[in-house]
Amino acid sequence: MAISIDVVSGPGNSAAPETHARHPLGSKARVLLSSVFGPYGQDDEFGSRQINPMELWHNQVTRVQGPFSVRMFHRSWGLMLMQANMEAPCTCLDFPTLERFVEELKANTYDVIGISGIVANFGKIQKMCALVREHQPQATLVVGGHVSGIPDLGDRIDADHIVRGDGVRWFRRFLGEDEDRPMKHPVVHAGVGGRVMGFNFPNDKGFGSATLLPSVGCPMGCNFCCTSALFGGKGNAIHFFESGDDLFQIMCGIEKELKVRAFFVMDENFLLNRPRALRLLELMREHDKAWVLYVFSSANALRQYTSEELVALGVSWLWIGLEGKNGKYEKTSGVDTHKLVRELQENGTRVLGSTIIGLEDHTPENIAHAIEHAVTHRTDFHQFMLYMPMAGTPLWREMTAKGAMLSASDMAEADMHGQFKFNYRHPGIPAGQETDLLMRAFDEDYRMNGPSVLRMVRTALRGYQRHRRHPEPRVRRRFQWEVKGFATVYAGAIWAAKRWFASNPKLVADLDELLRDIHREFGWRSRLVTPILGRIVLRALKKEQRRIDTGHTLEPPTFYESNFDPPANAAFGLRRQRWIAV
Ligand code: B12
Ligand code: SF4
Repeated sequence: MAISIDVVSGPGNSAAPETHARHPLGSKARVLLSSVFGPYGQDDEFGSRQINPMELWHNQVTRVQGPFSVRMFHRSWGLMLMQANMEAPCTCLDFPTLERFVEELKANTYDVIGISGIVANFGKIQKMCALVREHQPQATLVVGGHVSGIPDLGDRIDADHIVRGDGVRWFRRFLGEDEDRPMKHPVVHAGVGGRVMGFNFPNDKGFGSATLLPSVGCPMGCNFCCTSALFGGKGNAIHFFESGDDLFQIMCGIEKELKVRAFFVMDENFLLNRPRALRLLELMREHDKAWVLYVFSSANALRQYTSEELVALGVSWLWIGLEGKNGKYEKTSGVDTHKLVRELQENGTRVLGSTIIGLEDHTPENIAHAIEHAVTHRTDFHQFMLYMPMAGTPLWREMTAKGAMLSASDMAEADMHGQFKFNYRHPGIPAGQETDLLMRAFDEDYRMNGPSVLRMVRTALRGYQRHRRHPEPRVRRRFQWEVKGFATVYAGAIWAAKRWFASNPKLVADLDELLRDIHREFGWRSRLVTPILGRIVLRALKKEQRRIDTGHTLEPPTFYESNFDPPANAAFGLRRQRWIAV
């Protein structure tokens, strides 16, 4: 069968249903979904790279912060969403090893097998497709996710369908199910296996946050943005949950199941949809919800809100693209980003700023200035990424037309992750220098601003000090929750950090001021326990550093879940996925 490439970018904007293939068994087809296999953070022949672990923070945010780096995994939410939203019996393997994937192919027969990956995972996808053909030649093989952007993917892997865009709609259509029926939302903690400063995150119910998936894509359509490009580009996005009412209902369900109050809102530009956000706020007020939201937002979307609205909505953590000085992007145009970050932090919102290294006008001569611009924002976290034309984006089309892209032999897909080198010829930065320039940015941010986990303490404390007498009890409760543990564990961590950074007087002075502020706020009990806990933390930091020095890396566990009740004797510990329906 010829390979089909299906573009699914939302209602009224996708391959016409009648041209779309259907599986003869419809909803009776047995489906297996899988992420690419691990290990991820170790160099191997299939494209794993030590500098590209399956971690958000340690991969591209806190990567140079040693034992202070935040370590955590995130499930493959796209797979979970597709699994929850098909009627066909579906099993999902998340983070299998290669051996575990083969075991699954040998143990169970499937009619449809779907594999998800990004461009950097190309080698693994290729291998998995070959294995499916070897062990289950009867299965229809589907590949989706960002890897689908590779223009000649169809010639380089053996699959039946490549899906560009939303897999929920694609599967529903392929299985002959109602594409427009209401969505179910998976119940899942945002982080798995968290660890920082040598301590694992507590396993208590209620700790951490839950993932919330309102939409995918972003209508801003910045030229380099893969997420926007995959779901329709400029002017488009796909909303799984259109209204504030639906979202509220989902959040109540998740809150009940996981006992959490914090939500990691995985939506590239959640605040852009102001009516949805404000309706959510209205319902939070009506039902007295002291929820906490961790969101992604562009600067221009933020400007639609007053500080008071953001505080009331519980926006306590925010990921924002700062991109670069004099950036040409509509989303930051006319915005004083330094002022914006300061205002957010004064209200207790922890900010993750994202800066691009290698914009068109960057050169080795002016990069120091660009880095200084980024670092002086004093954000709580800072992501630095290389400016890379990824397949499918307008930037990629532009660079391809200019003949600036490197050939496959000069740049393996496995290295196209934004933390190593350019996949094109940069007009101002000689090839090979970008790796050092990127590292310089991370190092400078860490040297000037210190460990992100402690920067967050400073911001949350500021928010608490400003809003602890807020007229809404709901908001006061939220801020009280935000400073839980500051008097003890966090004070101890700052005490330890002061000693850890003894050779950096500026940082020691900052940490000292923060510790004094905590002691003023929380009194003698905090003063008493700080050095005791501090010594324990210092010991843990040293131990963690030793682990890092021996080259220890972290890998996520394998998850194996079904959307049906597994039989009592189910092999490999199959568990039922949970979801909330609207
Ligand atoms: C969470 C996340 C991660 C998690 C990984 C979680 C996981 N289990 O894989 C972490 C933080 C670890 C991570 C790491 C990396 N990531 Co990442 N990540 C994301 C992020 C922020 C969200 C993904 C998500 O859950 N979206 C919500 C779900 C619902 O959407 P979805 O996954 O796209 O799935 C939908 C469709 O794509 C499609 N679909 C997906 N799979 C399949 C499969 C089939 C069969 C079908 C039919 C359809 C289909 O249907 C789904 C429902 O609509 C995206 C950006 C974004 N906003 O999407 C970047 C993103 C996917 N990551 C990216 C990159 C580059 C990386 C890294 C290389 C790090 C880096 N330097 O940035 C590493 C690679 C790690 C590795 N070793 O593989 C790029 C991919 C670029 C590209 N074109 O390939 C993205 C787009 C960010 C960006 N804009 O650059 N990432
Ligand atoms: S604002 Fe952010 S998410 Fe939206 S298109 Fe631009 S880079 Fe992508």
